[in-house]
Amino acid sequence: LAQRGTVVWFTGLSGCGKSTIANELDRLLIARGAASTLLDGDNVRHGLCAPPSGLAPEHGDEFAERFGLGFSPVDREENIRRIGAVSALMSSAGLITLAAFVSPYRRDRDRVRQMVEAAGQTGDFLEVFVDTPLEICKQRDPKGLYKKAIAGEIPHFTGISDPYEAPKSPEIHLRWREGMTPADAAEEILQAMVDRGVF
Ligand code: GGZ
Repeated sequence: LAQRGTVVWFTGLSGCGKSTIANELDRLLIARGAASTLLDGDNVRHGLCAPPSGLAPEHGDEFAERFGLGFSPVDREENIRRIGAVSALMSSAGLITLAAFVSPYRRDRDRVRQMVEAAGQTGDFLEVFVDTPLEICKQRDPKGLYKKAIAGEIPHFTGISDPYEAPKSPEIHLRWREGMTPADAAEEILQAMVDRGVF
């Protein structure tokens, strides 16, 4: 392979642009012939971390209650642990794995870093902080979730009723600026990956 297995871990508030930038980067990588794969809330929370009750109706609600994940601190911890374990497996198989999750707790992200580095080598985990101010995320509000969270309809909503612990020394810090596009951000990450010899 012309690449080193690597996890590119995007973290940031809901609406900060993580998924959009990760999708853009995925396209750039594939266009350059790299083997890359993308995990985000849209595929993981409806699969790996979804309530499995529909698949095992004989277990009734117990299955959903025990194994489906929500947004409480322990549920998020388990969500990130599962995604981290999958990312570590994929990167040790040589894939560039792009993971885009709010992942608001520093401890959970640091555990993923340890898992990935234990499966591969130091430097195989690149944390990307998509640092878009809360005010901008609130204005974008693409799914109307901030509006609901502010109205008290969504408990534990990151940035409103739950904390976001910003990375202290991310490998890549994407500071929001006026007019910045997802394509610009993806190019910046790609350049950092080339500089680090990922491919
Ligand atoms: C934060 C929430 C919540 C709460 C639902 N807090 O903008 P989105 O919609 O598409 O991204 C958010 C997504 C967060 O899921 P993650 O798996 O990334 O979260 S974590 O890493 O913390 O486990 C948002 C939506 O789900 N969402 N409720 N309470 N975001």
